[in-house]
Amino acid sequence: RFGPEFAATHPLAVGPVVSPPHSVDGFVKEFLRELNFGTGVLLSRATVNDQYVALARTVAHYLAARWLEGGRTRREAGVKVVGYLSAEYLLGRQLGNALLATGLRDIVEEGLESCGINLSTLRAQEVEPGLGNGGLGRLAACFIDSLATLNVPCIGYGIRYEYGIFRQTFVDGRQVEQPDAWLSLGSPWEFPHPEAAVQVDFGGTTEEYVDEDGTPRRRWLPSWNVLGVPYNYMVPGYHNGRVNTLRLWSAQATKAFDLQIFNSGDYAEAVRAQTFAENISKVLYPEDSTPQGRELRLQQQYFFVACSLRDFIERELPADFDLHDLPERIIFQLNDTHPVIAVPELMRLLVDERKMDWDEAWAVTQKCFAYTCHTLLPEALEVWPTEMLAKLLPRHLEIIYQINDGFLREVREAFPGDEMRARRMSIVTDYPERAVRMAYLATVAGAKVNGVAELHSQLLRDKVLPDFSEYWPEKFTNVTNGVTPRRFIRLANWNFTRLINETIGTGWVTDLDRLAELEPYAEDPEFRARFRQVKAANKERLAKLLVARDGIVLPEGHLLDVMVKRLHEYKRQSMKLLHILSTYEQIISGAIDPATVTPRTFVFGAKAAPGYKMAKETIFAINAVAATLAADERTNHLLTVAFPANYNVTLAEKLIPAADLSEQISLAGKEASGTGNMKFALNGALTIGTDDGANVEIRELVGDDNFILFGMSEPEVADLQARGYNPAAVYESNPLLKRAIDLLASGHFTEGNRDAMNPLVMDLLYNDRFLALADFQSYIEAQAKVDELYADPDAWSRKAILNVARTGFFSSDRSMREYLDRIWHAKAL
Ligand code: CR6
Repeated sequence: RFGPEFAATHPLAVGPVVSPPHSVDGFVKEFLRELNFGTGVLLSRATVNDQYVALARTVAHYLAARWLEGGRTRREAGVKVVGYLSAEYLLGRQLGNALLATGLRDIVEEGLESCGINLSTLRAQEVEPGLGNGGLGRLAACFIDSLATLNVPCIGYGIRYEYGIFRQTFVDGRQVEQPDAWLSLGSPWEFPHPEAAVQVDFGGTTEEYVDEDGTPRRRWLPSWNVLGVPYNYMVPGYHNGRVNTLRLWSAQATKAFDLQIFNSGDYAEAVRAQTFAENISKVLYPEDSTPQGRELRLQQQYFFVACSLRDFIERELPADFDLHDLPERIIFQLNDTHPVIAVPELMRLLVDERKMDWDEAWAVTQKCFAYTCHTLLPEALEVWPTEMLAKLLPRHLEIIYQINDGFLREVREAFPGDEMRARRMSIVTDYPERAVRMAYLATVAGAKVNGVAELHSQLLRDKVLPDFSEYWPEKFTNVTNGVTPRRFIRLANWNFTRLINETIGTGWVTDLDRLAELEPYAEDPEFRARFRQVKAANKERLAKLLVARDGIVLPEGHLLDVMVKRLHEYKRQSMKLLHILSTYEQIISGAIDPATVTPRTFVFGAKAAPGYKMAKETIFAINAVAATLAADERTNHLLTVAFPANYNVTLAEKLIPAADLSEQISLAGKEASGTGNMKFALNGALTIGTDDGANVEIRELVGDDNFILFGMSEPEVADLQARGYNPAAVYESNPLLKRAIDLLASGHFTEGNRDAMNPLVMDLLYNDRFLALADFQSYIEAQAKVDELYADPDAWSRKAILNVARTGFFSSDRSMREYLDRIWHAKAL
């Protein structure tokens, strides 16, 4: 129907799709058309939100032209696609990135100006989609940005949560969570496709039956279902014309309500089924690293992978495609264990629905998946009780058992008589309850398993999955995380971008190793002075924002010391607090001369999982210290603590470029990688950090002289824990530490109320699971070194510039190239 004849008479309808013109005039026409006919308002009556929505839709038109063409050429070429399966995408605001990708910024600014509209006012109107918790979700967003920029076909699959990560507020210094209604003012960046909804089944039973060929088979008889409605988002590459797709699924009831019950007057009951179904994509679980094993979470996981697999197989491949060749067309990357239920789902599709032979289906499945592990915390490795699986996904449980049987048969053959090993490696465990270890399932099914930094991958092999790495050494690999230079340098740090561009040109934006060309300029006093001007300007910009956003006043001329990341005991925000307390205590007790203190502002940004008690106590303590220090005339010109609420990507983009010092102080062996650490180094902050996660690689690259290392190494930690660790003894033996903790416990920060700090103080003294007291001395010595270095601005900026010049490695473009070469074996178009 859309053949050559049609094309001859309807060229516009067939394409290629034409973008609106890249001119001020063309843009203004398109914008006003969108405002009038898309939003349905006149410019004279348009609110800021109307204007923002119309602008976003207009910019989306420019991208859509490329997007539609790119999708067509990709399907026609029949190339291999990366299917990134992730329960989280922490995207950040879209407008700035879309303007950057299209090169429309100046045109839009001028065009809006001519309509009497200020671009930055509209930018501020955008609510970021917070569909992730922290590093893992942000990493997914960086990766899809890089794949688009590398011109690699990728579909990101995930969940369109109606409410993303909660909005954090403080009430009397304590965290109070508010729902994140990010969709409430409209969502101009998405393209919903209700007509392409996919059915997802749950519950019920399984049965044996005999098919037409007389073969006995098993099948699933589900008891309820929901619809998954796809919402497409565009993922633009940087100046290369490629636009990939992020497809997020929203759950909808198959039956909106029961009219009979409704008519009988029981309205709540009439919509009960709908509410139940739609709860599946209602809200993001707010736990970072330590998932809650609740049934709704398993529903979310199965929901989005079932939609995604079906979507790819039925809509992206030709109807007659032979699924034996599936590995030539897709590699599904499992972003942590959250999407691992996709493994038995693919087996079910192939074996039950497509009647493929089990062994053939397993061979296909093992080539279609690869698994990234993002943790070392045992409590973060997801485990699903078989009871829950039996109730929700009975056929999948059977398939998992069958996979496990086959796998253990292999293990017993390879290690005859070693029954303990077979038990250790079993995907299904019996203790403390019968449950499926999702990380094991992913390892058995995945073609490759990777950690996210060198140290992490090594510990993953040696400590988390040792039997598996012994059995399949070649399956294990490392890909160190990275971050996108587009968002985190080019967009977030325009002042620095301008300086870099003037010095080495613009090529670094897509080839971050070229930052190395800055290295000689570290020795140039004029460049260093300009670098300091950039920092000062960024601090000023931050100060303006914090006053308006939070009523926080940043003092001028302070060293800006920043610790932003989720609140977690292993990350040790409380150790940072002890350093502040110790400095403060030494000043007020007269132990040190205030004139010798380097004025510092300590910035925290951190959300605590709503159910994480100790994390919330730490937030309370930081806020209490911040308030007391602000009011203390003896010290407030020297020490300030700023804790803006609701740290998110938007705030990160302002904070990171302003920082002098980056705090990366997790207990060695606990932080899988960290990615904030990379963003700070690339924006010219020095790191004070432990030998943990990607800090190790940052230090190796920038050199010991340009990194402030402290604390125990991972083997030393393991050793201390084996010997037995007694935090109270450390407290007793270190007078500085003792005075800091005593001050915290004294009621000084809580109007005399000693009980208020008790939970935190008691935990530090008698538990201290992450050895904050053990590393305290080393930490404050390292901080003294920071003060000393900062006293020489020229020497400090030299080190900061070397940090930038030597960390180009941490571009997510490089991470993506490594995945492409070693894991995905997919290519650019
Ligand atoms: N919490 C790691 O803890 C890592 C990111 C991305 C984390 C963090 O060190 O940088 O993943 N892990 O790889 C999980 O979420 C399980 C994180 O963000």
